Amino acid sequence: MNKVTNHICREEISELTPERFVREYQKPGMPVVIKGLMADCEDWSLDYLCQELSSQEFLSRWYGNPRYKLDKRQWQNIGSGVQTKSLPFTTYAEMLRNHTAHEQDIYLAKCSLKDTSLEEKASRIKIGEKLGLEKPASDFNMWAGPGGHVEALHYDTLDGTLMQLHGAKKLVLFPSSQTANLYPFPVSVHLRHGLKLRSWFSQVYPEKPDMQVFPKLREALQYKQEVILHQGETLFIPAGWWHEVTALGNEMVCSVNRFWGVYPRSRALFSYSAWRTYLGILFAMPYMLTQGAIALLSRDRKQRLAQLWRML
Ligand SMILES: O=C(O)CCC(=O)C(=O)O
Repeated sequence: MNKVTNHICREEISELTPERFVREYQKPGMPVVIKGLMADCEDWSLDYLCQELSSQEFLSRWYGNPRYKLDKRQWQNIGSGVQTKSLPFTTYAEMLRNHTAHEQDIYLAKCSLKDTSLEEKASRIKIGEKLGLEKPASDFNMWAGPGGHVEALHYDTLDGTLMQLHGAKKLVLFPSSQTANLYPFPVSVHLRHGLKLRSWFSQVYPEKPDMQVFPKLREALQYKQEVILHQGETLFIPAGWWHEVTALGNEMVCSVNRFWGVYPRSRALFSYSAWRTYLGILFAMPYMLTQGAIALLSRDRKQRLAQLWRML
């Protein structure tokens, strides 16, 4: 395994060339916080988002607060598998202002900015060019919601950049070598739950560790890294790195991420985490196809198919 420092480095973009970023962070798959990338960028406050997005519709995830009081082994869904509702941005903004979004833990997760005025604003930051990231693997996605919201501990199979555009987030990270010690939901979970529950999420609360139930977590905690991502900072999250993301404060917090093809390819090819995800997706197929067939035969076919589609 590559060197894992016990803290995440911070680099000023004025001192970081694309060549050095690729050599020191992308190739070995090491996270880093980059400062100064968004020096000329607007503050993506709630008023600014309302002005730019007005009544454009976004899919909100209704996580519900009781989830975090439960033992995660009782979870029936997570990620895009939770209840979702398409809302005009202004309606969601009102839910943030009157705290309904806080009370019911309603979050705009991974909302594509394609065909919005903010797509052009995000691309103006030229993050790919400045860091030498050559292969975008997604649109720019907005992650916005109430302070206090937690995106549960999970990993992705692509490299990611998370740009903090309003407020701050706390990230708890673990390297991919700790996968077994973080008790991911077993891959077989997909046979029963399709993609509603996901094997790339962990069953542990890293900040409320239950050593009796999850004794190997003790080992993982030795590799735990924590970082506060302040407004204007960007975090590079290499594929396979576990991360739990908490929106800080009480106001709206907004970030934009983008996924990138993993370079070098060998880092993806020889990744245990990536292969267990692909196997999980394969295991989810019978459930998803059965649900698709049931949806086709039902009266509210369109709605049910759309719901399944959103889970992918
Ligand atoms: O910002 C968040 O809430 C989650 C972001 C995330 O999971 C990611 O960028 O991979």
